[in-house]
Amino acid sequence: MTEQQNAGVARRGALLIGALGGVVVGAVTLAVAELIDGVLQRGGWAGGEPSPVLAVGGAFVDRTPLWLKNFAVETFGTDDKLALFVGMGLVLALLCCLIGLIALRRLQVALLLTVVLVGVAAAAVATRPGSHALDLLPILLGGACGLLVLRGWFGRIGRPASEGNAVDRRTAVGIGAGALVATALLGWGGRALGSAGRAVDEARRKVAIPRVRRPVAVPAGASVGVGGVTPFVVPQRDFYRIDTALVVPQVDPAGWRLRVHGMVEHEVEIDWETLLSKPMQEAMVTLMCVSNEVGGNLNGNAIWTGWPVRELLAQARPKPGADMVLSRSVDGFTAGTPLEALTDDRNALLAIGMNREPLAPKHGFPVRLVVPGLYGYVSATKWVVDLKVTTFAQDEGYWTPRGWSARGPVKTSSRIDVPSDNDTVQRGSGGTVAVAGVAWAQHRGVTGVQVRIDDGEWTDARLGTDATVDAWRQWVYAWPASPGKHTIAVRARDSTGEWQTGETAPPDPDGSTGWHTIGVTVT
Ligand SMILES: Nc1nc2c(c(=O)[nH]1)N[C@H]1C(S)=C(S)[C@@H](COP(=O)(O)O)O[C@H]1N2
Ligand SMILES: [Mo]
Repeated sequence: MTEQQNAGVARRGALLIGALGGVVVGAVTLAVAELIDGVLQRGGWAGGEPSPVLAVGGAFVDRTPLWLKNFAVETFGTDDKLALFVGMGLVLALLCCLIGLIALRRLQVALLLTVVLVGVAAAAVATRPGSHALDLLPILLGGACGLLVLRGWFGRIGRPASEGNAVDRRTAVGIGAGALVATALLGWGGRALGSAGRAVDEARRKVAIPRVRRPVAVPAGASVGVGGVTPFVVPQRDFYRIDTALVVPQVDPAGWRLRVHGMVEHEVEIDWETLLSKPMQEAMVTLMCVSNEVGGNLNGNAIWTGWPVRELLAQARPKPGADMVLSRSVDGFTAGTPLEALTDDRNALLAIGMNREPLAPKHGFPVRLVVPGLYGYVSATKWVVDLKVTTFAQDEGYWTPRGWSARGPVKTSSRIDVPSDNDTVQRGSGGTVAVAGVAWAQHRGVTGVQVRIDDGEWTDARLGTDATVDAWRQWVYAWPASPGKHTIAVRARDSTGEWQTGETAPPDPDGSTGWHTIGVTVT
């Protein structure tokens, strides 16, 4: 070989290493992103579409001009999605090679280009329907790993041998190939993790929540119109989530069955289609967690659509002596609910809809129980698949042997949402400060809220319009505030006429008590 030929071979080798490095960078970025996406999907923490591949693909599809869409469908038929991904893969591979080649000479430029590409993918993720901040985690962490690899590769491996501190070519190709195999496995693992969630998501999208004959309405004035107060009806996405499930159970409605057995004349089993064929009702119910501390926000109000449990129980015909229904979820959680609360005239529902959408997977898709007036741990079983009619003497729910009371009626309570504790607030027009929040006494109804400043008298707050005894009420107090430090306390009264107790108690065993009290500085 002449010296020129030798140089040519060396150059081609360097280019190969450069391109390979670029591809490894891309692979690492995507694999890390897919893995984290899989974890988010399984955990039910994903809002929109955190997978950068699917997000970019989706964003592309949404923006495809009709002629191109038609062309794609005509050319590739039902394989049009496959074609899209193959196309995306090719474009991405080319971009990666290009970045690698650039990195051989100008590492800074290559790093910058990578940041731009990650930014584009992040923008696609952020603009997918339903996306929230957490969805950006996969692409951002993936991108960070990609940048590290880019610097590492071209800081050492990609250097011409003459510069020293370089890894020889054979080793470089070996490392590259190994990295590609490892990232392929990693990415595949992430996909597999998330795919169970996606199949159920697909089924969930097809569910139409039926209209009901008597829809519930949010009465005018239910909201007191103060910014910062918890919304009267809380969107599913913002709704608190409490359960024992490490990964959100993925229940396909097609395979869902609910069995009623135990102390019944007739065992009954219904499937999803049967449930959907039943006359559905709506109910506005504020769900409440027993673990809520005074001033905590483990509660939320929603409009639930479902079939009254009492209708199903009527088919099964409970035997005399039964006083409890032990509901069980697909993952083994159980709640023991007084039979009476499920059969009396309160609308305890086998709920399929939350705010007129299918339940989110984390809120129990496809079916959960919602029982007005009881804490969630003794009533609100998500992913419910089994109802055993039994007795409190014979059976106990999940939390009872763990130190929580067998029965859990909701205690009357209230919370200050604005101002926040330790806030410094300015007086508005008229020299007042709006103090506002929510109060609840599910199934009895809130009939009054009072506020106390420092050691003063209890003063009536203005209540938002009452929607139902099963829902919370907003309240507001226009406080004629004087400058300085103050404490504000709140208490609620229910329809029995009793004021909420000021005696403090921790959440266990049957719900916290005490007045929510905050400190503020008025300027
Ligand atoms: N399957 C199942 N359902 C469950 C639980 C659970 O751990 N597993 N927790 C209950 C508790 S303690 C509460 S407070 C409510 C919370 O419902 P949410 O997550 O939809 O707000 O669900 C109830 N249903
Ligand atoms: Mo709870």
